[in-house]
Amino acid sequence: MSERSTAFVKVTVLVGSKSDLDVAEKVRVRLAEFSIPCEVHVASAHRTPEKVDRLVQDPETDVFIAMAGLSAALPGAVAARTLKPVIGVPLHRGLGLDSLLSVVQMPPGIPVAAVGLDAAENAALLATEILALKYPQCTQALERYRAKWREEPTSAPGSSR
Ligand code: RP5
Repeated sequence: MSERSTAFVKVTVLVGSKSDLDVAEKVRVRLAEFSIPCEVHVASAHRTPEKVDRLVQDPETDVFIAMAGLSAALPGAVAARTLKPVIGVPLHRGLGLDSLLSVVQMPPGIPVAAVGLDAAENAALLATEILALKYPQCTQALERYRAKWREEPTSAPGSSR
């Protein structure tokens, strides 16, 4: 397995609106605790599709996390433009069910790995699990996290969504 430092890894988080940045920040903090670099960008599938196009072309990104509320087209729009893994986080901004179904119900051929509503913690953990296939440091970070979580689920780092 590669011994490359996680400094070479990058997770890029796209959010549909500035109003979504609070959830993205939880992802960034969790990844920072694992020493995984993370960039966060506001880019809407509807309002700024050209920006989405540009960000998705970033050759340094290993995993994308895309989050949006309401009709939540962003995770699917990102997935349609890349062969890299895309984790979709539906945000509870309207009914909840609206964004959840938009992210989960992707048509065959363009998968999005959907987590639960506002589930920043699971999105960060899933991204780390994907990276762990290549970077042993990520496996070690996950092992430490899981051991702590087993001991004390309610006080594990980032045990909230
Ligand atoms: C979605 O619409 C965004 O992801 C956000 O969650 C929601 C509301 O956006 P704003 O009106 O706050 O920009 O596209």
